[in-house]
Amino acid sequence: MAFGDTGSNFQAISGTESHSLPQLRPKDTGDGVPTTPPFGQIRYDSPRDQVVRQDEGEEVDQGVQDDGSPTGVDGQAQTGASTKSPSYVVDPPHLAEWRQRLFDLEEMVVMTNTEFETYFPHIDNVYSHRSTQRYKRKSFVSSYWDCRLKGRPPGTPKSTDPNKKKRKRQGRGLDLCDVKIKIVEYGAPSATASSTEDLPEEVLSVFGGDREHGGKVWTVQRVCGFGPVERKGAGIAPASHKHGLEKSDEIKKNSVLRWVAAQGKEARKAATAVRPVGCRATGLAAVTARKRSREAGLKLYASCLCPFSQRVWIALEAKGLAYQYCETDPFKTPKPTHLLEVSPRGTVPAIKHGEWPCSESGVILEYLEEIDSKVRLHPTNPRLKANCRLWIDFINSEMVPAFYAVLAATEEAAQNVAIEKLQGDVTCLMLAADERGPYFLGDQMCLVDIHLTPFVLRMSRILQPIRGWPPPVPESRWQIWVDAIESNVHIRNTVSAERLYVETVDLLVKGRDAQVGG
Ligand SMILES: N[C@@H](CCC(=O)N[C@@H](CS)C(=O)NCC(=O)O)C(=O)O
Repeated sequence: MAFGDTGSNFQAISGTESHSLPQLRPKDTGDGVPTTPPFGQIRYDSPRDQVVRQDEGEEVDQGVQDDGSPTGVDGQAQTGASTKSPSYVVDPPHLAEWRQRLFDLEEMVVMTNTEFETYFPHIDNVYSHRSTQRYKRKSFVSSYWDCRLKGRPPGTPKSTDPNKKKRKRQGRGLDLCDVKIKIVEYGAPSATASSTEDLPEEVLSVFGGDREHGGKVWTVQRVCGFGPVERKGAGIAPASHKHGLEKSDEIKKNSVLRWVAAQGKEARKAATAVRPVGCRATGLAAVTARKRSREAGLKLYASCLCPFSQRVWIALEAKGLAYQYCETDPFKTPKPTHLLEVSPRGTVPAIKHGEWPCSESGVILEYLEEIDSKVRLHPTNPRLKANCRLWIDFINSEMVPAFYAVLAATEEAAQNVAIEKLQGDVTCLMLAADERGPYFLGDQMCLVDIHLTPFVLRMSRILQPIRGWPPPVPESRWQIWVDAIESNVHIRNTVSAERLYVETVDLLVKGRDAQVGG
């Protein structure tokens, strides 16, 4: 099935009117700066030990790296605000431009706190921290940094600390690059600072009314020398880099890339961990499975790992029908006889209603809709219903294979292609959805939502950590939809604890081979 960019092969879901296009991109102020971070901010806590010394009214950071430059215990570059956990935005817009700007520093760059926290961790590999100065009666903190390609100052001793992580040191010549920078963090006025202290005009204009509310502004500039007194007026222009940004990137990864790599490693470790035999639901799904374990006329044969099983499970919960949940392992050899009796291909989900067996998630969902009209999951309007079926077909024929393609892609280039395809499909679906949502048809969950939900749940739990699938853009229509799914009580009742999904990813891949057209 071919889809145009606007998804216009399909009528709008109301069947009568078209919908305006939902935003999948972050808002842009027009000056290249996002007003909201683009992909959900990732926060993590890192211990930032600081050794502080009183020095003539100033406090100076004293952590020293084995190449002579100071660092926190985790190797993170330190700024004046180094005791605070940073927010990492993995893929902010205009990243390349911002990185180049903070590399070249042709002129002083004034940044809001959000901008600094967003972009500096993407460029901190270029610089290595040298010292920080805090002033008792001023509300700003200055830190001084060398270009990492400066080389090591003569006589820098190797660390003798036996607990210090030994890293491969690459010999570099001295004084390769003379760039030194100064970063100033202007905070809200402190109790001791005068509110009109000598702030540069550019800084005051960025603060605007914010300063009173605790906002921060940062300036980043190249300087000639270090220390409280710069060699102002010495007639020496601050040096520019003697190498390109690529060279710096070759030498060291920035904090965000290192963090992403560490996350991927963790997730891969979890994915290859030995899987407990006979998987059982965990978390809320386990509670529901226990609650529904009593004998009933309607039986659901399902696997807690299987996205197709989860579709039927969600529908049964949403409809409030009496049913018996029977955890069934479809990968067992030989396949359980009771499974083959209800599902000729031996796949889950399958149901038995009285003595009548049925398999295939899509078919079962339609059947449940026919036998229960109390909680409707299909609209009654025949055209709207047909439209929903078209989108269900789109999910099964385009999105589900695209999901598995991302899962199967181990090489970065293949991952990018597969992610782009799936993102395109998401956009297509969102363009067809009710404009306000939160669900596909509006405020009620329907079968279109149910068909995709298990895969949406696995995007954040599996694809995001192991394949770099991006989280939704905050406030986008997609984010609204994902939030509704994650907080729906009937859906939540079928969801196991997060680690179960990534730990059993090999079974999910195996399951792909069995699913034909969803
Ligand atoms: N088209 C089927 C797909 C079901 C499916 O692929 N189930 C997998 C588990 S996720 C399975 O039972 N696989 C058994 C096997 O590979 O033998 C549906 O929608 O129900």
